[in-house]
Amino acid sequence: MSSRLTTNLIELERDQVLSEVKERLNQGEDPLRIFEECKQGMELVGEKYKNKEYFLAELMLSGDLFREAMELIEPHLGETKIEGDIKGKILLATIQGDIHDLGKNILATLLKLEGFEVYDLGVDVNPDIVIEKVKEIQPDFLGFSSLLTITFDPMKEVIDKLEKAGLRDKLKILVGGGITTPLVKDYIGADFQTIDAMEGVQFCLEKIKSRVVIRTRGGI
Ligand code: B12
Repeated sequence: MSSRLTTNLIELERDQVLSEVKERLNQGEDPLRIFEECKQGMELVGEKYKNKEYFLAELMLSGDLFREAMELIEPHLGETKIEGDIKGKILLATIQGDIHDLGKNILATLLKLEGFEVYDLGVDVNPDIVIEKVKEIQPDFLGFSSLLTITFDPMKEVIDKLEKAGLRDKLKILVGGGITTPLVKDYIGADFQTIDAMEGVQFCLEKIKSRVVIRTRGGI
């Protein structure tokens, strides 16, 4: 069953959504739980859009409302995290043809809070720009956020080109976003797939940790 917050988000009840978020944050509730309820609302808005109960206008309004809710939630996320040294570099992008960025922005925030250096190329990014930036920044991770099926081929194109340029093995590639599945990961040639930003952060932390252990054992 949906929570009141989820239902109000689906109904696009802006005032109720924002006042409940503020109230629950003030009461000290876990910001990630509040975020999950908002995210569930967005998934259900997507269902309504698919079923033609909602149109583009509702999709846009829900996006704006989610963003406003996240603006309230984000400052509280930091309180639950530990500050530390830079753990690694990650390059993020939503590839050409796709302008969805709400999930990518959340991932970027969570990664920064964990001490990663985040380079966010934004949305609708040309595949060649991603390759140029990989060469320039030399990140440990490349993360694609994907909400449209039309992005699968351009993401695959980037990974194929990285392979040809001999750059693929130097980085771990993640793909996430509501429409992605393990099959998408295999199709494009990524290393990891999720529809949960926290799992993505966890993956990066584990990979960085195992790299540090290998270096230590190797005496580097
Ligand atoms: C909001 C929304 C919009 C907003 C986007 C606003 C914005 N600034 O992002 C607007 C109105 C602009 C929009 C436009 C369109 N949309 Co839209 N949209 C949505 C909706 C309702 C919610 C998406 C969202 O933000 N969810 C909340 C976030 C937090 O979830 P998330 O992105 O999945 O992210 C989480 C995880 O997946 C993860 N994550 C995300 N990225 C990454 C990356 C990595 C590396 C990792 C580790 C994790 C990770 O972290 C997040 C937190 O856990 C979805 C429905 C859905 N079920 O997803 C449709 C949906 C994605 N849209 C859809 C469509 C069709 C469109 C349009 C084509 C509609 C049109 N006719 O114009 C356009 C496309 C425009 C374009 N060229 O991109 C379809 C896509 C169908 C498909 N199979 O391709 C969906 C699925 C709706 C549907 N059911 O039909 N949309």
